[in-house]
Amino acid sequence: SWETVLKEKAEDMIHVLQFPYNGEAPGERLISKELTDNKDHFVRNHGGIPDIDADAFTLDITGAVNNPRRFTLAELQDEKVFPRQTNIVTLQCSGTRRIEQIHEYPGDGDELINAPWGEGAISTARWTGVSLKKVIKACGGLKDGADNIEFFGADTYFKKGQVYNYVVSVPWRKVKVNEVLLAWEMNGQPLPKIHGYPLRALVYGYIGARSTKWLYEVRAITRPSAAPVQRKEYLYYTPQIGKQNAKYSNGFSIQDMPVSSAIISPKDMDQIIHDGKISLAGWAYSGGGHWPVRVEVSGDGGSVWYEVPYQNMSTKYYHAWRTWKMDLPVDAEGWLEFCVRTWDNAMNTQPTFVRSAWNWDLHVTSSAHRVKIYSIN
Ligand code: MTE
Ligand code: MO
Repeated sequence: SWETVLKEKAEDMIHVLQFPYNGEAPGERLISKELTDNKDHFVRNHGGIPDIDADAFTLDITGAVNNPRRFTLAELQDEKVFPRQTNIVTLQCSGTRRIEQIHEYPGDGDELINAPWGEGAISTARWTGVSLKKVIKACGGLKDGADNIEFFGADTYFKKGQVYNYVVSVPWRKVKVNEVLLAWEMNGQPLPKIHGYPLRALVYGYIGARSTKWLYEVRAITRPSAAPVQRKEYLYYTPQIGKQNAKYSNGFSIQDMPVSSAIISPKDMDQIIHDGKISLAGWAYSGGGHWPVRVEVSGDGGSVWYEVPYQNMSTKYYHAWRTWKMDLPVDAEGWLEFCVRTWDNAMNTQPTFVRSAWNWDLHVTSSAHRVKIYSIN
């Protein structure tokens, strides 16, 4: 509810949607630290914010495991049974930078839940919990044929007149490499209510949508979840698909996030008085187990690129973004288009233009990020 937003989030949060609550922190503060303060971490909700009593809380492990079991929070937190795992992980919503796609062509805009995000639906925290793999092992492991894990969130939301729980799934191979955490701590604090208190899933390098908050059940299944969030949302369509011909079957389900980046300062339409150099700053990220190795910026819309000095990039963590800054040499006066692109360790880089990867559901805006500035030298 709104009181939780006011209590747990920064006062100057940009409220992208009020209900369901979606918010991002002002960009300059977001990139001022490698680790985002809890109050500045973006929030993406599909419905309400459940009120869960941690003492009465239980997590059920069900479905195709050999010994289905119920755990209390204290049992999951018992270090004699389960080793704790802490990782610095970036969570990114596939809606990040959606506003650029909306400006290119409006897409599935009648869906209120497609929030018009800027560059801030991405944040980084130090998360602590237990690897889901260990919990499933404690349940005797998977039965033959089980290869997906379904998550149930306690919140409810409405879509097209129906009420749903938040349910999604991830493939077992992601769990097997200890990249799915059942987390109860965020930057050394108990999870804030708005981020899934008392327990959430955290799926490293995947689209944020799989990181189920207010988790109360984990079920081993033999194919991806049939629930609407898994089957009908987070689909990537080709540019020929629109309102008349969009069918869930002609989109593919997004899991790994691609390499992407953003210029946070200067801001679009800034006028800058300078003496031959303009300071740029932003973030760079790659999902799917990759990380940014080089950031490049351009002062002329992408003809000539300059490398951001490596020492101007923040620490490399395998599952996190890197913030960066750069003094770009600029002689020209007048309107200029600045842009940024990142290369990851697998030599992937970003599409050139928003229209290079526009899609009806307006997901994953990962093209080179552009801002227009007015230069006075
Ligand atoms: N889990 C539940 N139960 N309900 C939700 O609406 N939203 C998902 C995911 N987990 C969601 C959820 C989406 S789309 C994203 S991007 C992340 O949570 C955002 O996590 P955050 O709000 O902690 O930043
Ligand atoms: Mo999301």
